[in-house]
Amino acid sequence: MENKDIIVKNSGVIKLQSFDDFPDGNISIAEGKKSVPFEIKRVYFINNLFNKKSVRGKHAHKKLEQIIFCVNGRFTLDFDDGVNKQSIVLEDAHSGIRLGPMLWHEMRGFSNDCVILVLASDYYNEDDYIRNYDEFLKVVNNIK
Ligand code: T46
Repeated sequence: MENKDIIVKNSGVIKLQSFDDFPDGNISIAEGKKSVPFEIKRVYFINNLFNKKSVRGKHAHKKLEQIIFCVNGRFTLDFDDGVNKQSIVLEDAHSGIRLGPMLWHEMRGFSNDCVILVLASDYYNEDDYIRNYDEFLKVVNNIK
């Protein structure tokens, strides 16, 4: 996955430095304000994604910056800036996708072994979420 593959706004590919110690494992490093272009205030992970029909996300953030990684297995990320929409399969543990402000995003198609890791620029704040798609379109169109 390369930066040129991303057509939605406020996004991009973040590649972490990674060392392959095969057969003894890999190590990948994320550093705030270095490979990750913001100070990391929160880290969360999502696992036990056994429901094949599960769709997570379904929101946009007003201000939050995040980088989303699939550190094990795979899933499909659908994201949408209000004009452009695209879908990407995440399966490369050290390549993350920037989820900048005002990007509607959904995660689906999880493999049983999928583990999602997210680095976020701020603490959890429900007021930063837009969880209604029509409201998202209204806000994004007022910004333009
Ligand atoms: C995002 C995508 C990629 C907290 O209390 N603190 C937290 O830091 C987070 C992330 C969640 N929660 C609570 C809020 C809900 O009651 O955990 C519950 C599940 O959260 P949500 O339904 O928002 O989970 P996802 O997977 O739909 O979205 C999450 C993040 O919330 C969101 O910011 O961009 O992952």
